Order: sequence, then C-alpha cells, then structure tokens
Amino acid sequence: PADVVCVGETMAVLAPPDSRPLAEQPALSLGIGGAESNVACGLAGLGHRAAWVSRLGDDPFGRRILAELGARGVDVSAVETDPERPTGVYFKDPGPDHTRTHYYRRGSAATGMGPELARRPALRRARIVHLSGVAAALSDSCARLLEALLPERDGARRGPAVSFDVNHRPALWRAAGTDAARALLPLARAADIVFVGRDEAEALWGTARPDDIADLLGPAPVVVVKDAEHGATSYAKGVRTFVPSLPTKVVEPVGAGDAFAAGYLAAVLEDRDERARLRLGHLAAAAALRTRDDVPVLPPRVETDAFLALSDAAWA
Ligand code: KDG
Repeated sequence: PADVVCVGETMAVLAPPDSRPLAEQPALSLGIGGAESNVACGLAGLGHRAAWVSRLGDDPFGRRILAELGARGVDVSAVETDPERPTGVYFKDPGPDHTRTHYYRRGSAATGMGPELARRPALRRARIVHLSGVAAALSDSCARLLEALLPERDGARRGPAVSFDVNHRPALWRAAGTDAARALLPLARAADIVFVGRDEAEALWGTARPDDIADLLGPAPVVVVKDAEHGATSYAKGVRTFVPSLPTKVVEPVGAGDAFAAGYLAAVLEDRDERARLRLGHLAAAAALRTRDDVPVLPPRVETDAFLALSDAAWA
C-alpha cells in the first residue's frame, strides 16, 4: 500500500517551449499537471510509495496522464474513468513576471469526484493523505469530498494524517462564485499539516506575518508558511523553525509549491527533524523552479542526502 495518497484533479497541459506569449506560439508541447499528482510524483521521485486517486475522461489525455504518472512510479490503480465527461486541459501563457494559466476544466471527469471516495480502503490505510485547495473549488461534490477527508477536529480523530496545501487559485473561485477565504479557512484549520504561501495568506485573509498566519491556522498541529525566495517557516508543537530558500535560477515557477510539499512530506515519512523537512522541501522546489514542466526530475537521493547532512553554516 502507498504511504501517501494524493487526491485531486490532473489535467493535460499545453505549454509553449519558450517564454513568448501563447498567442504568438506556433506549436505547443503536451504534458500533464495537477497540484496533488505533482506531489505524488515528487514523493515517488524521492523513493516513497505514493498513490494518486482521481477521475479521468475516457480519452487520449486521460490515458496520457495514467501512463505518465505510472512511468514516474505513482500508483494509479484506484483512478476511475468517467465514460461521459472529459479530462480537463489547461494552457500556459508565459508573461514577463509570471505564467498565466487558462483552464478548460469545467465539467471535467474530476469534478464528478464526491464524498463516497473518502471510503476507499487505500485512503484509510495510508500514513498521509495529501489534499489541496484547488479541489475545493472544482465542484460542490469535490468540496464535500474534502470535508469528508478533513473532518472538524474533535480530538478523537484516527486514521492517516491529512496534509493540505491551500493552493489558492483565484480564477477557479471566481468561476465558482464562492468566497475562497471563507471556504479554505476551515479546511486549512482541520488539517494535520498545512502548507500556505505568505502571499496567499495575505490575499485570502489579510494576514501577512508568518507568526499571525500560524496563529490563524493554529488548530492545525503543523503550519508551514512559504515565503518564495526568502525561505519557509514551520510551526510545529509550538516550535518555530526557519530555513532560507536555496538560491536558484528560475525558469518557471509552476509546480514549485507542490515539489516543496513532496520534499517536506518525504522527510516526515523518514522521521527527520523540522530543519531537514524544510530543507528537503527547498531542494525539491529548486528543481521545479529550474524546469518548465510542472513536475521536475528530482536530484538523486545520494545528492539530497548529502545536502541534508551539511551543517547549518554551509546551507544556502
Ligand atoms: O501547482 C501546480 C498546479 O497548479 C498545476 O500543475 C495545475 O493543478 C493545477 C491547477 O489547478 O492549477
């Protein structure tokens, strides 16, 4: 069985080969991307058993996604095919400061996921279930699935730890006509490990200081606040740990947050301390920043382990 099960939508990605705008491109390349399956790929790349649970259309894009995730070592045996609805697609439009995404995913197969999925044995047997706020915006039934997997904290919860990346996607929330700040807050607070960007927390809840963000999301036992090229701070059992980001060339940032979560969760599975968790997150994120693909090829474990063994003075 998988140690980590990631649940969410994955799409076909049509992306230009360089940084010219989409409207001027003569040809696009076909890849795959989805916040939660990106995390599963990262975990598999770091040597862990990861599964992805979702729904795909009975179409070439769905088959491409299954083949690519399978080739990266992700267990896709619980993925369902929807004969009626298509696989979602998105396009990348490079810009001077950031890549814009154009979604064609309304009514996709994954929007049909619902709370019944939470009863899957694979989900109950995992050590960690990883979710993201993207899925909460996809449909009412997807939102109910997240509520089923992230029940109100009542002290008596058993089963896998739930990891939740806030992953605010304003375009999806606008299309859904729902207030993202109201919808995402209880989900984040119900998680066991929550990842959030400082900029995201500011846009959503008006809290910009990492300490205040940790207080806001505080019912979650572990809060990880990421601050782009500066670093990441975790708040775990009342202890605050900051690790600076690795300086790296940035080709395209899409997927860096997912790689960070994969690195952090890999180190959780390996029972490493907070500092090593944040470091492995940064290492994986740096690999994602250096590629145009949503999912990076991660450095081999001998290299990541050598990095983790460096002294604080030699790090970053
Ligand atoms: O985090 C990267 C993801 O955003 C990307 O792979 C596509 O899941 C995606 C989304 O909904 O934007």
